[in-house]
Amino acid sequence: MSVLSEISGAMQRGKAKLVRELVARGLEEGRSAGELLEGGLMAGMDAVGACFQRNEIFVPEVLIAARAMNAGMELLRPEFSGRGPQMPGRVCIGTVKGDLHDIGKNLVRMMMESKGLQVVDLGVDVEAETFVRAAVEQDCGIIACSALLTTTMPVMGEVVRLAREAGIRGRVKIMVGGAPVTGQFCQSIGADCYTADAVSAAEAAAGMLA
Ligand code: B1M
Repeated sequence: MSVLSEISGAMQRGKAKLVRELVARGLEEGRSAGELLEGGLMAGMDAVGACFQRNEIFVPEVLIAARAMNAGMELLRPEFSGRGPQMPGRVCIGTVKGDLHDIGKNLVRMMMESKGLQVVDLGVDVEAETFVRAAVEQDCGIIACSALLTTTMPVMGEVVRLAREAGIRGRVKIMVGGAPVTGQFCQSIGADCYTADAVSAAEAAAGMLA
């Protein structure tokens, strides 16, 4: 069995320590961080998501698998970080209020850092006001909001509204993303940019800050 299938399997079983060991082994074997992420960790999470959808597993199992995925991603983070030249400008990123899904947000942060962007990570369950305050206090050129639940997407509209009220819309771009978010939704709330995945989010952010 390849190390990629082993990572995916260990992740689905929520074995964080084993996932870390396997990711480290993959790197030692000369596999690229992208390959370990896509073929191992993300493949594992796709399988978990499918089982969750079919009610074959429940929230606790998904949570344990998510912790294992984040553990593996942490090990890959230095592999992605600081490859590009350091870019001017900062991004503040977070998962919006009411939403605890952080894997996609963490991936976006990692890909942005790999482009040399400075990222302020506000975490999960982030109030709209907190995004705007962070952008002002930490002088961020971009606010990046992630949402995985249809019920939490409206918080992104709140971020746009509060940013306008704070008078920072001229200098702060607002990016939105996450599985239920679409380009049409982005337009409807007056945000600046929607991307479907972490790599294109990082490319778009670098383009906007250049
Ligand atoms: Co939740 N969950 N979950 N969950 N969960 C989903 C999202 C769901 C689709 C599952 C399902 O029913 N099929 C469903 C949402 C349905 C909906 O709203 N339409 C759902 C639900 C219902 C729930 C609960 C309500 C379940 C419950 O309690 N009954 C609950 C809500 C908790 C809360 O947030 N308040 C809940 C809880 C959880 C866990 C805590 C157990 C866990 C999260 C743990 C964690 O993140 N640390 C979890 C997980 C893991 C999932 C699934 C299985 C996987 C999500 C994930 O990490 N995907 C998910 C089902 C699925 O997606 N198939 C599901 C991998 C990740 C890499 O993808 O985050 O989409 P994603 O990120 C992508 C892109 O979207 C994009 O880049 C990434 C790829 O490159 N992207 C951006 C993300 N953010 C971006 C920002 C950008 C640009 C791109 O710019 C700023």
